[in-house]
Amino acid sequence: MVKDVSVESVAEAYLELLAARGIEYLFGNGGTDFAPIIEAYAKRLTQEQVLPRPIPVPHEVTAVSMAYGYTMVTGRPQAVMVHTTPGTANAVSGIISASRANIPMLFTAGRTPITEGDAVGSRDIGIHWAQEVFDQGAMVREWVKWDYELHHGADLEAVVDRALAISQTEPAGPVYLSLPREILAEQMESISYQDSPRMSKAAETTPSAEAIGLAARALAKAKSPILITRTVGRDSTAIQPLIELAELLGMPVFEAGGTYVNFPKGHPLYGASDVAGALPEADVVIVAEADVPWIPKRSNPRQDATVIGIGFDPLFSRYPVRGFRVDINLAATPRLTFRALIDALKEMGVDTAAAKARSEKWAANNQKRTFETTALAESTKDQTPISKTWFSHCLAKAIDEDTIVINELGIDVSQIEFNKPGTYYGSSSAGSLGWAIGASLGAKLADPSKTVICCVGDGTFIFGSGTAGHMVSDVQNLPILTIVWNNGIWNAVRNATVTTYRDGVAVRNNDYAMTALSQAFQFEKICEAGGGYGERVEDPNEVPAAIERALKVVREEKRQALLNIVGQ
Ligand SMILES: Cc1ncc(C[n+]2csc(CCOP(=O)(O)OP(=O)(O)O)c2C)c(N)n1
Repeated sequence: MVKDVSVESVAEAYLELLAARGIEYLFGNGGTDFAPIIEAYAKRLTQEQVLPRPIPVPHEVTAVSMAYGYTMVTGRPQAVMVHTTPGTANAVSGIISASRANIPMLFTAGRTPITEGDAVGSRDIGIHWAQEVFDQGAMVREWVKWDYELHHGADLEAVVDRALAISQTEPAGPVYLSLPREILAEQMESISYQDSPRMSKAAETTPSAEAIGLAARALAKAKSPILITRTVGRDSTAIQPLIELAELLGMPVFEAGGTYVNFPKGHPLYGASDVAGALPEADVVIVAEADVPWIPKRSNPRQDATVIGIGFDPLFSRYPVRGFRVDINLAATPRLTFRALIDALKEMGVDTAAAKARSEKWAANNQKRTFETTALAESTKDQTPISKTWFSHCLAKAIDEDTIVINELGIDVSQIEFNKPGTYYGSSSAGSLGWAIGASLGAKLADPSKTVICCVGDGTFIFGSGTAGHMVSDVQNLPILTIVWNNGIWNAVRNATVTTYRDGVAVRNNDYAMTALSQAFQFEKICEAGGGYGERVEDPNEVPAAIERALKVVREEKRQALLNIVGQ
């Protein structure tokens, strides 16, 4: 059915269309290019047309990360708009993360006015000459699936529908649309559009029966199959078939830097994160949505092992260099691939006694590891500065299944047994720091009934613009708990120096230039500046009570809170 809506400008028609296409939020960080959008919003609000809801976010990385966080919880893509070239430049760090994490997003920017004449919206201040570039999309083209500039209001529907369909087609990712000010400001009397999008994302796919048969035969014969994943839990409906496949084969599931709940950690077949020990034994290795399944410098699969790739793109085609073997490439929807493998294996029959024996062996391993993990935490409980292991152990005791933990260098995840899908999210494999604060606010916006805990390193807190985050939390009424792991250093940078130059001068002199932060810094005051509760914690014995106090503020007073944990 065609809808015909009267409007005054292309900007207004654009907002109308975004709302019609299910975009709930426009996360914005504006500039002079926003004038037509702001005017259109003002008009829409007088008409009580509230969507897409405008959320002002005063840093671009935080804005992009909020959209990311909202989508990672709901699966629904959102829109972001930043200011021409400087805004795009600031946002790119967040887009790098979203791109490698396959998060669909309509990432947009104004474009400096193109014309010097008298048109509405044309150039009228100095930056309109200096901010202009030959190719604005080039700034972000490496990281988006598609980019385009809106040339005319008549194209709006085709452009928006195409952008959203491409963005959501797997492997999903952000797309970029630039919006020149004169075009947005152009007069338009009405917009006619189909009430459903004129194109849709690609349908889900299953590998061919031959390819499934080949992989299933290898698995049925395997004496020691293992599976490695990083992000298969991005589709939470893939987890159940993965559990069934693992149980059918007695196959452990390892995580290589897991960024979702990919497999319940309490399951006896959970293999944790160190695959190096199991790899040399394995005769079939499934790599399911894991970009870096092992570190070749450390360990590799056997020469005679079969490596099966499961995922939307097991070759990770957007990575320039990636030499990991893929003997059987099952490029398709992982959930459907797991189901097809289960069906094929059941039909050809598996050695259930061998599978049971393997399950028992891995369950015993798992029990031993769980015991050691707890013992390690207990052994560090009196350490000052506070041990990350101990802190994370305490945090594990304080959270429930209605809590979402979001981590970017803030906690030791091995200490927390995440079982329920959607209770844990880690940062993108791209490692472009500054994601967690915005992602946590986006997650809270997506599901206000959840307690959201944002765990960040002190360096990461600064990259993510803690100031912007606490302000948005306050203004938008999104109370989250932020844990700042205050070790006073960029430890990752220090560690890289130690690993690269074990016998070097930096190690010998304990002198690591350009890695120091300040452990005296009062991060809690930034949260207080946003009306929140802040506490500095130095005593390891105070940790459980401090976590309880902060959670009480977030859950009962519905105020944001920050714990500045002075740790090592
Ligand atoms: C935007 C960006 N800049 C720089 C880096 C390089 N880098 C990786 S880890 C790290 C230190 C992060 O510090 P912190 O959050 O305190 O964690 P820690 O290393 O102490 O565990 C830096 C600077 C990066 N990944 N992303």
